Amino acid sequence: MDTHQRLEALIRGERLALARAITLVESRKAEDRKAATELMIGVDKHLQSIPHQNTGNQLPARWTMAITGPPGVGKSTFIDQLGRQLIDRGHRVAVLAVDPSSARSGGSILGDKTRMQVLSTRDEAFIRPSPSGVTHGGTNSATKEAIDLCLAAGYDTVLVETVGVGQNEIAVSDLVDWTLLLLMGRSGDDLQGIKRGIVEAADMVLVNKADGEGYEPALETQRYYQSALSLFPPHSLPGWKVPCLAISAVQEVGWDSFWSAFEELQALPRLADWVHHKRTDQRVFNFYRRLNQALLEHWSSSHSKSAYADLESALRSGQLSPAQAVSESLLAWGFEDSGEKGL
Ligand SMILES: Nc1nc2c(ncn2[C@@H]2O[C@H](COP(=O)(O)OP(=O)(O)OP(=O)(O)O)[C@@H](O)[C@H]2O)c(=O)[nH]1
Ligand SMILES: [Mg+2]
Repeated sequence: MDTHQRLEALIRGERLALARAITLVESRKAEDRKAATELMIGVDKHLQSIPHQNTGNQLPARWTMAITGPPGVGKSTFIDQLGRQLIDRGHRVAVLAVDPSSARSGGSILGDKTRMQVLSTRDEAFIRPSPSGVTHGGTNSATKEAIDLCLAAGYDTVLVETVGVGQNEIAVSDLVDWTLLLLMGRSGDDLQGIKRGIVEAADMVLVNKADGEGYEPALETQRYYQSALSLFPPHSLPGWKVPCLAISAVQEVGWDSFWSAFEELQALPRLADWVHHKRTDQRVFNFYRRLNQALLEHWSSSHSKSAYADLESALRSGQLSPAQAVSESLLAWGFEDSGEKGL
């Protein structure tokens, strides 16, 4: 299949074409890289050609959202419920589960599909667990490409599930329009090991499992975060105050407030502008990210492992400083040594 056929099938919304395209962009094989690049050029052209319909008080025609939070907090269950409600509101929903813990549990595909039991049976939904190649950021190097492929295939809402535990987790918010942080109720006011940066990167915070015995602890945690959030710097979208709501992914608790918050968001006069700027910045960010990746790949394919080993042992023994090692690497690469600062 050539690029043109791949792109046509993708844009027609063929599920198999989408699944294969994601596999292609995730592939590390040299021959696939070329085909993937060609495909992504076509996908970008296609996405750029779709007019922005975000006039008036509504979310943009296409909306991408990260659902992030500690392991076991209920992300998949929440997405199952949210996805169902989005479909009922006329959306087509793609879910990318970039989830290291599903890799840990072994049967990631089954694992996450069973937790998204309802969604996985709906024609309007596409679910893609992708446990392989997960970087420390919880996203894998092809997450952005996979998001764009889903959009090109006609899914107007793309939800990315990722575990938010490390500092690098902030990275996922650079790939999407909106970041939703899911927490759960705990007695006491500990931060659940959540770093401040992760909370700062959230556009909305939900305290899940606000049902049964979890109800009171959820409210307590909600109050705690509400007051913590009020001390944060203002959100970059004028008029938006990051809400913290208690919710249950399995019961009818908190969903009215959740949808009201979205209505409030949609009514903000600067929303369309804000999204536009964010996406424009992300295009530039994505260029640097890909360039970094390409340079590293190029470096490791064109240099033997032993060259690395030599550099590493020289670093370990103190013979070379990290700055010297960078200079030597650049020289070996054919760049003039302009000093580390030059790059
Ligand atoms: N009581 C209650 N249980 C919930 C709720 N949401 C999820 N659970 C349960 O919590 C457990 C973990 O839910 P998941 O949806 O798999 O959580 P997750 O955050 O996706 O987990 P990982 O992907 O492993 O990080 C499951 O047993 C769910 O049934 C909720 O709102 N209330
Ligand atoms: Mg999950």
